Amino acid sequence: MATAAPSAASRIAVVTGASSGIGAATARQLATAGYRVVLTARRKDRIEALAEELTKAGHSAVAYQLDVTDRAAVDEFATAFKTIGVLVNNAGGALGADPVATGDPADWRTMYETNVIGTLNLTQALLPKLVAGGDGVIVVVSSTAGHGTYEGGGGYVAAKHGAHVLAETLRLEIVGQPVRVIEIAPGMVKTDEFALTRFGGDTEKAAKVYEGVAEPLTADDVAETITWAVTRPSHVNVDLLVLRPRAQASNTKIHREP
Ligand code: 8X3
Repeated sequence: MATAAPSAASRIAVVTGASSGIGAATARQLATAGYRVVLTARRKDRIEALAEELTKAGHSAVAYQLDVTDRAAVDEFATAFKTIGVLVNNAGGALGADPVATGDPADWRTMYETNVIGTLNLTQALLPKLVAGGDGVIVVVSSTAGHGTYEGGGGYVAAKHGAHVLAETLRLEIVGQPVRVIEIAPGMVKTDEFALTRFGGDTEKAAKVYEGVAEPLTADDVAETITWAVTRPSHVNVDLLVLRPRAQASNTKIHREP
């Protein structure tokens, strides 16, 4: 018989990149599931507003301004906790869609910093707290870009492959410790900011990404999946879950209505 799912009550869930999109939706859903949510992001006003909204709704949520690429700040943040239950490494994103031949090395570096080093920083700083809690979960929100490439994917695909490898390697290395490592790899998700950030605020280019796609995934679709994986019984590790909209058969095979 399966062990009962661990009680979320009073367990702390740290979510990075919680100011918008998948991160904000995940913070909402984990709070609703009973976790004490710690929202982190660079944009303080946004996470404070969300923490206030969740608190008013009767949930437990606090905001902590954090740049995941700033290791000293991450280490300082970690001192606030004796134990935590869940770490959702969601902060990241794409910059540009240039071919390898002409892509900006600065964009590549930034994407590696946020998607890989950011995840590494939080994971290293909080792993002892997850182990100390006796029943921890680390979620790496990677991407289908971590499992196959596409033209113009360049630096983003390289960075998300890095995030995937971090999750796979960590799972091997900490086996036997009471911490699960879960990778969630979403495909096309329509959020307010992902494509806009990628194209430097160019709304036309951003809109083209989703053009004709009947129903791209939403941030809530992904947040529900993360919350489902996290709330499985402690002995059930969802190693890797790839989710895409029905209209997207692969990174490059997308059905668009005329
Ligand atoms: C987002 C998926 O297709 O833009 O992580 O790389 S894609």
